Order: sequence, then structure tokens, then C-alpha cells
Amino acid sequence: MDFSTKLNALVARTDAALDALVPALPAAAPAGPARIHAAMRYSLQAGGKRLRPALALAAAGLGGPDATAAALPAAAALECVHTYSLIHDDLPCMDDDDLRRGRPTCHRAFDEATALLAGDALLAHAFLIVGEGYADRPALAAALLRELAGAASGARLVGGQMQDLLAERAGGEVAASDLEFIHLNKTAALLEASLVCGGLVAGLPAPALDGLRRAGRHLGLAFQIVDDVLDATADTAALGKTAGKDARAGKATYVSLHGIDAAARMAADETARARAALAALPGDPAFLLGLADLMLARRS
Ligand code: GRG
Repeated sequence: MDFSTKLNALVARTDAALDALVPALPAAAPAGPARIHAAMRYSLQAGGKRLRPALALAAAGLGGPDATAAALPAAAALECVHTYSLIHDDLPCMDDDDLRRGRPTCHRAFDEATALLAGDALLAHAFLIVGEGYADRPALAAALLRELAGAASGARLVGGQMQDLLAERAGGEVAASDLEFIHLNKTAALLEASLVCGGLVAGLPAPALDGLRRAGRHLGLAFQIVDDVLDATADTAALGKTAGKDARAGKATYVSLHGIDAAARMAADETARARAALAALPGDPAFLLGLADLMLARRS
């Protein structure tokens, strides 16, 4: 199977898992709180690239096809945490954006309070999916929950977002080391957790989990640098979210600190470091290497 066919198949399996694992809409579950479930599904099913699930399923695949199938609940949970973070990031009190994944943001399609609650519910639901999905493997469930909670924590995803907001309030004056802290946590934490969760489901040994974590860190930095370059160079239609926001907001980014060409070179360097870590993993890392290349070459 070639790379795109395999990626499309993993995305389709992720979409089916999300559909099965996230509360249904009123017709199927008439007693449920319909509006919140509709808002959760609206953002989940808005056409995200499913990169985090793909990374988790690909890392699990190092342990064989059964491990890939077993990683589907973890992959769905990672997408729930990611989607929560996007919904909250778009809120007026944060980035105040109208467009996400090519459609009106959750608070524009519903309202601010509903969007806040949909994000909260998706975050909680991620942990429910893992707790229920791996109830028959309690040690694995505990390891996955710890990994996911750590990535979403005040030290990582939320902590990175906090520092990002503070940097913006300070007028975009940020040292390169502060910018790296922000992106290692706001962006890389969840990509890192995606690879590690896949490796945990596959039962990979500690050195391989360390390799996955290292790869995730470099992929995360590369991903963010590409995001900064795209914000400066692509248009809103191609991105599916508002382009050029960073410069308008006077925000410190890899592009504002280093310029577009140097930032692009840094993204390539980080991808090369991620590739080196992935190439040393047990099993066949070819698909993971393809994902690393795709993340560098992406245009949205
Ligand atoms: C609100 C706790 C909290 C965190 C927000 C997600 C986030 C942290 C900020 C969004 C701003 C941003 C540009 C982050 C960079 C990386 C990122 C998460 C980009 C979006 O991820 P993609 O491109 O999105 O994988 P899709 O929609 O394809 O899933």
C-alpha cells in the first residue's frame, strides 16, 4: 500500500472511531444534552488533518497490525484533546478567530458559552475514552492516561498557551529560548504524546518510547515553524483559518525572529532530527518517516 492510501485508511479509521466513541446526536440518543454533543461533533468533524491520530496509529503499527487496531481509542482521545484546544484557542478571550478548519469556529457556529463547554466536554471525554477503551488492560490504561494528562497539563499544553498569551500581552518581545519553550509545550507536547501513546499500546520497550518522545519533540518544533511560515506566506482559503494573523498581531514567531528563509531551514533541520530518531526505532519506520516529510511539506 502506498503512503497516501495508508494515510487515508488511517484517517478513515480514526473518523469511524470518533463517530463511535463520541456521544451521538439527538436522533440516536434523544435523552442526551443535544446542543453540547452537536457542538462537540461540529468541531471534531470539521475536517482536521488527523495528524495526531495518524502519528499514534503509525507508532503503534511498529508493533504490528493488531497494535494499530488497539490504538484506535487512544488515537480518538488525542484528537478530542487537540480539538478542545483549538476550540478554546479560537475563543474571543484567546485568539478570537472566526474560521477554523475552513468553517466558522465553534463559538461562531454556536455561541461562546457552548464552545467553552464543548471544549471542556471533549477534554473530559478523551479520558473517558481511554479509561473505557483499555479497561481490560489497566496498566496500559494508567500509562496512557498519565501520558495524555501530562501533555494536556498546566506544565505543557496549557502552560505553553499561557506563556504564549503572556508574550503577546508583553508586545511580542520574546527571546528565542522563550519561543522554544512555548512551542515545545503548546504544540510539541501533544505530538510527542501521540507517538508515545502509540508506542505504549504496541508495548514497545523504554528505549523505543524515548526515541518516539525525542522524535515528537523535533516534529513538534518543525510543525510549529512550518505553521509560522504558512501564516506568513499562505492564504486564508488554503489554510482554512485566518492567514497573516501573527504579523498583524505583532506576535513573535520563528518568522519574525529569523525571517522566512531561515525559519524554513530550521523546520528542515528539526525534521531531519526527528527522522534520525524515527529511523532508529525497532520495526519498519517507513510510514512514520513519510509522516515527518508530510508535516514539513504541508500547505495547510
Ligand atoms: C487553549 C489550552 C489551549 C491550547 C491551545 C492549539 C493551540 C493551543 C493553539 C492553536 C494555535 C496554533 C497555531 C498552534 C500551533 C499548532 C497547532 C495546534 C496547529 C493546528 O493543528 P493542525 O494543523 O490542525 O494539526 P487540524 O485542524 O488539521 O487538526
